[in-house]
Amino acid sequence: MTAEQPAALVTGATSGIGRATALQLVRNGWKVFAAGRRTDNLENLAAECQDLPGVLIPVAADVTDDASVTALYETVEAQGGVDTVLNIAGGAMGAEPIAEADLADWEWMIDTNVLGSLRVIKQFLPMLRAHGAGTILNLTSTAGVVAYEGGAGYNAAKFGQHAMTGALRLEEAEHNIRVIEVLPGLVKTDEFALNRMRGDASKAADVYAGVDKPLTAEDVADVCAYAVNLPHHINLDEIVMRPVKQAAQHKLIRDAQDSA
Ligand code: 8X3
Repeated sequence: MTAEQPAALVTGATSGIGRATALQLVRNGWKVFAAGRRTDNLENLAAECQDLPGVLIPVAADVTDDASVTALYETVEAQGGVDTVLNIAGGAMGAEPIAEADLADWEWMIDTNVLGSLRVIKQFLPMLRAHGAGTILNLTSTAGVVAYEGGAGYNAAKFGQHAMTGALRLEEAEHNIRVIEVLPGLVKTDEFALNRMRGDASKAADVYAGVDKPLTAEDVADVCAYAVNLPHHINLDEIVMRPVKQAAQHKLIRDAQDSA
């Protein structure tokens, strides 16, 4: 591993925060392995990175599939390895109260957010330990520290990922691996709410209705990139970031004429 060009794996890089974070790191001169399921999106992202200081290598991968994560590891290792892993893949499915919870939604959320991160972390920990100054960034959510009505399944998944991140920080400090957690609140992306509302564009739009300036994927990407670009001895353990209009999970001000 050369110390000259930092190298990262970014999961969930096909859209939203993962895509924006991969792009930002390439702008910062990083070598980025951009992993996700939709190869067309990854190829488009690679094309967008052509003239930037860093380099982006698209890798088709599904964090819910053991064999796919192993194949991802082999691809990354064969092309020089990484010192930083950003677990951005994740998402929400459904907004029903517990009384009407769909177990398949919960399974999907736990598999994607918690076990997806776990698969990647387990696979890459030996590489990061061997590097000697590794970094893991887990993108969780404010939903990982505050429960809310209609959020239980997502809360359960993000609370789980939050807990895992805390334990990982304690366990890996001896190996000089810093573990960063970024916990965003309301972020308006093309897909997050649309997926959660099962493709219902009107319900997805309602999530952000009247909110002046929800966070954007780029806002979160800037913070993720800032955290991993800091000198390695500085660990921003937990970064909670929200739009000003969301003072807390229960206090979302919707006073704008048009939804942002
Ligand atoms: C998304 C934040 O407020 O929708 O991770 O739970 S929220």
